[in-house]
Amino acid sequence: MGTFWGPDLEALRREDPEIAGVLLGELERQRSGLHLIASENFTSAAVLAALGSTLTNKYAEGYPGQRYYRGCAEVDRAEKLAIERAKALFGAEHVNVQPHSGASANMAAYAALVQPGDTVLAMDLPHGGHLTHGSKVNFSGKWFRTVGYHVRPDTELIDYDEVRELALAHRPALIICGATSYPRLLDFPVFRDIADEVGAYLMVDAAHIIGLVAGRAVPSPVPFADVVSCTTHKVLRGPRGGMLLCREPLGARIDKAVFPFTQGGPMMHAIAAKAVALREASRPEFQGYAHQVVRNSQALSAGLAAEGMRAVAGGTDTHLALADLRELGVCGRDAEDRCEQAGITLNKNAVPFDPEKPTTASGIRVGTAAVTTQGMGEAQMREIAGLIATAVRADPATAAGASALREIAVRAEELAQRFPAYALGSSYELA
Ligand code: DSN
Repeated sequence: MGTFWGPDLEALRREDPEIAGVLLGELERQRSGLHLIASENFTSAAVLAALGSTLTNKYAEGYPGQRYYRGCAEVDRAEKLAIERAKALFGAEHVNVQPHSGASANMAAYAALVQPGDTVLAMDLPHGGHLTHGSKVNFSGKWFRTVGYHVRPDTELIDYDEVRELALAHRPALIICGATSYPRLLDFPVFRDIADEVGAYLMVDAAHIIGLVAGRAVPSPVPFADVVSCTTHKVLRGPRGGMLLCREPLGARIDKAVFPFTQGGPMMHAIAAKAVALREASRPEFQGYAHQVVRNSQALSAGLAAEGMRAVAGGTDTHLALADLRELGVCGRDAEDRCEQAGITLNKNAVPFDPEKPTTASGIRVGTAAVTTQGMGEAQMREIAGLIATAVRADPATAAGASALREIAVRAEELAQRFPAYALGSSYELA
């Protein structure tokens, strides 16, 4: 990776040493540990440069060529580039790059496709869905009648027979496919058939996989979905943000649903950074990266399974894997705590049909987008699986456990520093 973009740090240090300290502390944290949160990655220096730019100063409500304010010539160029690059990369007929996040993109997609009170069929949260797919604590579960589908108990793969039965029984206006903790490929043609059978729109929430789609490492949902929603900061390696891709007849509805219905002024610095990331993702090297992400996640999942942490759904086809810890007698929450003490960041996660409550959980979720950006390969994944296994078994309440966790933290830092996340310029020395 390139040198971390530097000039403004000096200005920040002079003006606000406390926040400068936060930036440096976070940079140090990102450089010194192993980061396996499946939705995180390290952006390039170019993406960071676009984000930390004067484009944040510009109001540009509306769309290129049709803004509510003057002075938008430059930001129009940025937004047009982002749109054209996304269209070319994903073969999409229409793209909206303004959603502030994946949840905002999903809210706009609902607004474009359905009316409050309509029925929506989506994956149940404990089986891998997302809050915006019908959770009662989210707008989606409050304003829509949501029905959840599940994975099969025997294979832990989506039960497509159940999806069809529920669709026929409830006649949803919208079917959502896409997940936050489902490690296998989604069968987009089957979802399309079911949606057509009941006259529903099909939306694919591709937040997790869109970077793998860009890198041609998994099949694309674009030819099958009416709308694809996604984030730009996961495997895609762009800034934090969202994006919507759709078929042309829905383009105007999607645009109106984003602005003015659910959002105001777009974040032009983030849109410019999305354009940069989309350009980076269209290079052949990105395909090599995306395929390596998947090989790494398969190696990590197999390594964890060899240590007694069963691979949910029998393994993974994507950037993430779910491991069931019940055989080790350690819950996901304790595993997450112990790994954090050992310099490894990952998250607890419910496994399908989990008897534990979500705050305890029986599993962990790991993802390989960030470590692969650092240049790690399968050999390092096997090493990391060993570190996780030792950490999960180490009870910090005992002297031996606490000492084991300290030892792993040293090894995790050594490994991270062999593959630095960001090369540092001289101004980035910690004060
Ligand atoms: N929070 C994201 C994830 O970690 O999967 C999804 O919103």
